[in-house]
Amino acid sequence: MIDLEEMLASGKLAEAARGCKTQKELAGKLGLSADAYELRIRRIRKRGGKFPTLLELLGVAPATSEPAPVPTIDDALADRRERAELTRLRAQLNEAVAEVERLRLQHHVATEAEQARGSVPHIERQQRGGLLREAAAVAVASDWHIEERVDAAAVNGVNEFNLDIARERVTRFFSGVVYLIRYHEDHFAISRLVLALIGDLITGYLRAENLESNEASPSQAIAHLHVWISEGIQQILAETSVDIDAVCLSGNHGRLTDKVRPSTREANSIEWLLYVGLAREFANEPRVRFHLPQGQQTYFQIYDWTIRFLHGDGISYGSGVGGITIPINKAIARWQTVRHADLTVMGHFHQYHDLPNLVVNGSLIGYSPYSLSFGAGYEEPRQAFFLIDAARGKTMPADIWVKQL
Ligand SMILES: [Mn+2]
Repeated sequence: MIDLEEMLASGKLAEAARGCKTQKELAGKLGLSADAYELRIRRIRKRGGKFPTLLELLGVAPATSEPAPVPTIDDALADRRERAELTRLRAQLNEAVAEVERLRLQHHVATEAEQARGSVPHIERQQRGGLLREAAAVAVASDWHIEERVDAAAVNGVNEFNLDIARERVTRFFSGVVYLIRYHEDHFAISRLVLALIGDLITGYLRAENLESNEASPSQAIAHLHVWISEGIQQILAETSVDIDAVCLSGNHGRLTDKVRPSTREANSIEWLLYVGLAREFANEPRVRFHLPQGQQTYFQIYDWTIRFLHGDGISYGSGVGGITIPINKAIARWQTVRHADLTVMGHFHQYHDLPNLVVNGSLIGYSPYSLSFGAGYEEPRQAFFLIDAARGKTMPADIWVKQL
């Protein structure tokens, strides 16, 4: 009588199973019928014993394994703690990566700003104490439009302008700068002048009508200006003791293109040519430095104050209530997010304004059909002058009246 359990324990059953494809075949090898084999296995299993199937005997399927241990509450708690820890670490890692990204960006911006700051012209304070307080003078030259003709009849007789009158007014401008520097020298030690040449010194051929009405071509106008400004700078050097920093910017009228092209504004401005010529002329004069235009705005540090110079044509004037200061202040708020300045100095609008953080220049051409076109009130032709007090900032705003009474 075959003892299946004994055969299983001794390994003989597994040996017999080798090569068998069915349980019946195995039963046959053992000299049993399929039913007899099945009956014996059931008996063994009924007693609680284990007995492998044919596949298990052949090793294809694993012998019935121990059931997976049921996780204890401690296991579950540990598991949960582990997962929480993972989640926390992942969040920390994400935070750290974001932080690195932010710092890299900050570093990049700071480096760029620092590089830009390196190129900003700077007037340093030279003396402390003493009877006179140190100050730098700023004279703003813009919107001269020297070759444009204004017929008195076109502006109800309040103004008249032509090349001869332009010459007179430019002379009065430079004499006015000398006068105001000397005037303030009783109370301030003034050794520096910032001469802000901020555009629209010529009218050019911006509008078709300029072809007929201008008294000189743009090239001729530039040639006149070169002589006039050069003589004016010589006069300041001769009649005062200041060193001059000329901050140069192009206006919208000096352009050679149909429309302003922001990225090539200077390259396409004939005023740029004027500034380059003047810079060359004074290259060997140690008292004069020219700061040629780099873009639409030039930042200049005077003592502790940063001044933003620009022509101003980028600002759209909606002829709204409140005049030009509302759109200008909106624009200043935008520029402040890019780079801070304590004072903004611009021209373009032919209307003199002096505010704590803003100086808008008047014009040399005076009241013209252009002023009429955007509803400007009448104002005498004038240019802006002020001091930067080394201890207190902008002070002593003054008009340089350029029209012969
Ligand atoms: Mn302009």
